[in-house]
Amino acid sequence: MDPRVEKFMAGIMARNPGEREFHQAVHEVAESLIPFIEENPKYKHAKILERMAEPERVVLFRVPWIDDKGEIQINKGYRVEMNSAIGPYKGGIRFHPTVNLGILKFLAFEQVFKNSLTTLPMGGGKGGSDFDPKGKTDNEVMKFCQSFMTELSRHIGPETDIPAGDIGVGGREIGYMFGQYKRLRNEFTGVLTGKGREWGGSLIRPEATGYGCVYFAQAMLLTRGDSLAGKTVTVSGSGNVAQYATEKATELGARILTLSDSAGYIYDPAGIDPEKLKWIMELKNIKRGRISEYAEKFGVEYYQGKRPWSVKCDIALPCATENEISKEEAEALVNNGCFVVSEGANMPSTAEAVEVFLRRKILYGPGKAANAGGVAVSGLEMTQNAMRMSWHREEVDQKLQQIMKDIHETCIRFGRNEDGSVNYVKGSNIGGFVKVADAMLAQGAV
Ligand code: NDP
Ligand code: 2IT
Repeated sequence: MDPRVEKFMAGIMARNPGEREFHQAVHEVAESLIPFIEENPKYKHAKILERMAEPERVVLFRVPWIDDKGEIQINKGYRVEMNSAIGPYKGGIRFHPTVNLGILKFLAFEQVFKNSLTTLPMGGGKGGSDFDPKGKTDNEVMKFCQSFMTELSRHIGPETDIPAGDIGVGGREIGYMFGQYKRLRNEFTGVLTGKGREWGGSLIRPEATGYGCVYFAQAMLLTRGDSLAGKTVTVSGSGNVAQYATEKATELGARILTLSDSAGYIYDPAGIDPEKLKWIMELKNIKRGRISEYAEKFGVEYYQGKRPWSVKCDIALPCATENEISKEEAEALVNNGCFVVSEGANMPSTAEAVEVFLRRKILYGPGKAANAGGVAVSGLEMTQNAMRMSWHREEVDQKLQQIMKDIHETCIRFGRNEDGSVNYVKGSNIGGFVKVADAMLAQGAV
């Protein structure tokens, strides 16, 4: 390891003990940025990276709620307001039993770079709770969301901090939280994104992360004069991002072989066509069932407790969660001929897996670039709310496609290797950093 990175990381680990995912996210960025900062000493003297690794504010609170049996339940609530140099804090809310401060700090840190890459004026934040929506009734989810928002509402606002969805937070949860915010403040504002389209939501926001991840894969393929047509694709997850990545990749001529959830994956060699996908959307979004039911319904194999990375494919789209591709799985993917990885999830590849992708020079698009389409359309939702109007589907999709192309260009500008290949990790880290760093320089030691 570069001794300068080692020294920087020793400081990060001492200040943030036990926050493994946060260390991982900062380390990956530091490896790209520390050499860049050495060449640009203005950032070094102002300790920009050191400041970026310290949240501007963290709010931690109790979320009491009453379940259907009348029993009091207690969860933890968090909002990490990481950086507001280029705009109000912006980023999703995650409801999942694994949520802790370290995970939210990693997500908020990544969000700062991602939001900067979109070119829209958004700072970075992330929030959530260890609440598990699985197995809860709609009424219990509503009770929880109302209690969560009762405290969160003191800290957010359309000019301050604008949350959205993430794992476990979709249209239903955004609706309950928006309703409670509106009731408490007596204000109808664009305080959350991912709203229903009848009440201020943007068309294409539900699709945006998955579509954007596929558009990014398309842009990477184009650098080799290639396209998605005829390619085989493995996808992990079966939630919001996985569903729309499947939809767009299929539309562009690829064959989707797998989907998964936390219990296992299904392998459908014939491909998950639009009709099967429609069935999955109903299963996951309305009935809230398990992906194993797909195997029963369509007579394909289900691999319990396994992840889909041993399946031979051209393209992998990890769309479930962090650290879902190990070093061994990365090697298996590449050895089986996979030459494109576009990350719909945040930090789905372990540090060792990233190392494999970079060493083997495949087209590897890290999450902060490849999944930025979601927050980009959130930014477009904020613009539409501020203008009190809404754009057509085609208009939003055009803007999304352009933003993904621009992010890809930025990655090339900052990440081109001497041999002509592109290191998208370096490109997205430096490309996301510069705008935030220059804003921080201009604003002084705040
Ligand atoms: P959803 O809640 O809609 O779906 C999550 C999916 O991932 C489910 O299939 C879930 O399975 C699976 N999953 C979640 N946690 C785990 C785990 N620990 N192990 C294995 N599988 C797991 O979330 P999204 O689709 O919104 O989010 C997926 C990823 O995309 C996350 O990394 C998120 O941060 C990222 N992302 C999301 C954006 C958005 O706009 N929604 C924007 C950018 C990134 P199960 O049902 O069994 O839990
Ligand atoms: O990780 C992410 O970028 C998101 N969950 C979406 C954030 C947003 O504000 O739309």
